[in-house]
Amino acid sequence: MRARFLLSAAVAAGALLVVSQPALAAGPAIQITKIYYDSPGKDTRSNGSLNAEYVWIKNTSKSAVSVKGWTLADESNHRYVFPTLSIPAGKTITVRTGSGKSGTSTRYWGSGNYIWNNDKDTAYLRNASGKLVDSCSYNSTRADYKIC
Ligand SMILES: [Ca+2]
Ligand SMILES: [Ca+2]
Repeated sequence: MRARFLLSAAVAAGALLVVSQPALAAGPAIQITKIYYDSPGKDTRSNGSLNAEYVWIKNTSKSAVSVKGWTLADESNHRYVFPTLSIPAGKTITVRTGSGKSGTSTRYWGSGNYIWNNDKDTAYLRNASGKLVDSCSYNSTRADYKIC
């Protein structure tokens, strides 16, 4: 009986936690807003072509958010790990596939091959604890990019 009571108490506590959460706003504060997955022209794997493949990540909140240790990954688990970086309120950063000099608004994955498949794939954005923050899927060879 005691175990049963504890279980009930736990369930009740869980219910309270759910109730006490604020109403869900329009998605997460940090969002994947675009994936340009089929680099224009022939996919030659030149650095320019690799860098024409990119993902936009936007901070839709009213305060800066640190993305240190966050990861951006595809379905094959190719991963980009964010260094110490803060996305200012309302700003978008671009993560390009190839190599380059990363700054506050453009990050370079440093990959020698394409990350985002031309037919279908999913971008997963996870925080430093590995918790999924946002994801965006696409499944079309007719388009070159996806607005998420
Ligand atoms: Ca192409
Ligand atoms: Ca992929």
